[in-house]
Amino acid sequence: MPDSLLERIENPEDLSSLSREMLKELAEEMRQAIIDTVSKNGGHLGSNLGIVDLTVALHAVFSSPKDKLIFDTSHQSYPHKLLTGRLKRFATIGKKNGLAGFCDPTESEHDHFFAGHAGTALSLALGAAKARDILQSDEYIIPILGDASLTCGLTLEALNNIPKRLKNFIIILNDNNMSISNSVGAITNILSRIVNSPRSNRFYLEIGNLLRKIPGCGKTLVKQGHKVRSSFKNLVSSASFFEQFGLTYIGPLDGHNLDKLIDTISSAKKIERPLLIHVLTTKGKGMQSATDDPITYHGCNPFDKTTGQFHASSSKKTTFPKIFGKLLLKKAESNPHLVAITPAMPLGSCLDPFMEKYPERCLDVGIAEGHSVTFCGGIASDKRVKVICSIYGTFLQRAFDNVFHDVCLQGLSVIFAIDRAGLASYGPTHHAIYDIAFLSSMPRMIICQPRNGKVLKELFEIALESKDPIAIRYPNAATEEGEEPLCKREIGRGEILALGRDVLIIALGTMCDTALEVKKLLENEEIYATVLDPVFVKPLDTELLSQLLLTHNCIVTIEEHSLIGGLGSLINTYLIQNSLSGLQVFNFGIPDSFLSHGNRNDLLAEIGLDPASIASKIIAEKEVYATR
Ligand SMILES: Cc1ncc(C[n+]2csc(CCOP(=O)(O)OP(=O)(O)O)c2C)c(N)n1
Repeated sequence: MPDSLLERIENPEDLSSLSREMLKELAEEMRQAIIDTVSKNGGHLGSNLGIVDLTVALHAVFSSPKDKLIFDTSHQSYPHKLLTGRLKRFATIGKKNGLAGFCDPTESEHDHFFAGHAGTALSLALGAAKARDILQSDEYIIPILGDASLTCGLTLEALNNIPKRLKNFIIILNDNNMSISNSVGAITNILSRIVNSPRSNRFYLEIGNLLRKIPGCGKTLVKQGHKVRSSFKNLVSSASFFEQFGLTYIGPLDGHNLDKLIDTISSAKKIERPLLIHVLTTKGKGMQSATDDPITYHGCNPFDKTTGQFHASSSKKTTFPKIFGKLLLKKAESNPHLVAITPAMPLGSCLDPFMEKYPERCLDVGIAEGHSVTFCGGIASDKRVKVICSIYGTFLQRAFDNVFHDVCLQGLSVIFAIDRAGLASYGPTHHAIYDIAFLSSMPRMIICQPRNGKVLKELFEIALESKDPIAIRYPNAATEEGEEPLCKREIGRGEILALGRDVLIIALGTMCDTALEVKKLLENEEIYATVLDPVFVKPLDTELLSQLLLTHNCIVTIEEHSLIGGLGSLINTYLIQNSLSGLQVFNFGIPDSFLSHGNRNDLLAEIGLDPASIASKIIAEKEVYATR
């Protein structure tokens, strides 16, 4: 007999064998399992602790996987994983070859979609419901949205498209009043506004009447409704807001009262209209430090689970985002016309000091990447103001057309500070490895990448002067601040880091360090490499490149970006266009497949993007280029 209740749950059906009291005990065990694992592996903590009771209730009421629970973003799917047969592998979450930190349909039939980017659940759920109705099936579709996903344009577009007669469609709004940082904007205000108008009472009664009509369950709901009358009144603005979209609003429910959650959701199942159940949860519930500081414990590094204290960082070096954040603040202090915009990532991108000091000039627009870029375009239309769009590379993908239509085409000099460029431990949803491919296709766009903190500062100086849009991409990696004074850089100028003669290695950003290591390994075989940091991917330093091509007949490109459309492919195009045939070319980068999650160095080794693998390939082909 298993020791714990959690061990008894091999699939959600097993919940039916537990009493209500046992379900509550189970929820506590789940919290402990989450704290235990995240304290060792790192990962998303606060949202997962907050959604435990709600997840237990949903799995107790619905029949997954037939009924489809569709998590938005899915960083809060750990409790769902615990109840859907993944307990034994739970300790591996986030690790290479272990469970993913997000929903992953290859991992379980209970995960219906990959997710990692916010704002997709409602559209996906509406699509799944459409397919269901075409097939005349009757399962429930249950999109689970965080309050911050209502700041996504995509969610609002889906909300605008909910068919009035849609059945077996229940939106769960898990409202903890937080994004990663504080939730922002008018919708957040709607969710939390206190309204004391006669309309609010009328609305409450309407809901009461509606529930009373439900056979066998209406009375319970109405009784509960009375108890929450006052808080309901306070939240009625949100109720009427959702009503306008054709949804029947139920709530707000205490997201930690399991009995009420189960009773209400079970009853709500019988309402034959699209519903929204508004559930109030506390981020970090069950761990004091996580409730006290939900921002820090949203996604976190390993910590001591008894004290909540984080382990000291092994690296004393600063990071690219930290250097950028500091620099931005410094520039903002001397330039009152400098503005920065972030779509919901002020902390990760280290904008918090700027935001604190100049809240009017450093703005979080919510999870609204497209808007953030177009908004920057609008700001940059007045040339007296300099605007920085600080955005994670993976999320910039959501704003492709905004960059094209609202910035490049308009000839506006927005600076894109592309954070988290390269591989991400979270996996395929978060690898930022396509931005060179799509940005380089846009006329006017300048793209560069610093190999260290000093070059980052130098590039930022250039960016401030640029009349064209410019993207500076950098990873969340440790780096050196670098000694001042700064070098004056020129747009489109590369830099030779080491001179050799046989092989020309062109490496981007932190891959320059890899290239220098490759160079050493090649020397053991008496192969002498030149290392070129192009600094700019667009425009390329074709002058320097053509000079070096006179003396090297083996070209190697190394980048932490998709091989398709990356630096290597731009160099290859240059070689072909200039009829430079007869060269041996090696392109090292990210292959055309979805790379999973795990530690960056492990991922790099897996795809042969580590110094030893690169050097061995170049050495193996030595005979070919040596005889050319
Ligand atoms: C498109 C996109 N932008 C930004 C993020 C980063 N991000 C991950 S979780 C999160 C906050 C989500 O808030 P909410 O949906 O309310 O859930 P909570 O974490 O509060 O439970 C953000 C901004 C993302 N995953 N996707």
